[in-house]
Amino acid sequence: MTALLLDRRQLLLGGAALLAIGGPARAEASTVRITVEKLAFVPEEITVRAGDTIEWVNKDPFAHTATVKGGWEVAIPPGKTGTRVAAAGDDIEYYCRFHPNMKGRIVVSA
Ligand SMILES: [Cu+2]
Repeated sequence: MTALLLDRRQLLLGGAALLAIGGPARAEASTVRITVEKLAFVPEEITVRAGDTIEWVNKDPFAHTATVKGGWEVAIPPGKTGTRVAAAGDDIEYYCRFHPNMKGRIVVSA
């Protein structure tokens, strides 16, 4: 009888742990991917959380950058990727240094 009670308790605890993993609170940072193709950032706007990795995948045969005026810059070589870990202050617009018409926006959600 005592053993049965213990088993039930363990089941409940196990269920709570599963809920914690699948629940709305995200335990791990994720990677948000932007395709850079035909002189455009796709999608143009992304939403991330601080700590997420932003990854630009360059499918063009020439170099691009993700550049913030007066701020940071990520090089995105042809056929390669550039990454940045999103910071709380990254709620911002960026452009490409070589093709200033290329624009993107990062929204940082709480
Ligand atoms: Cu460019």
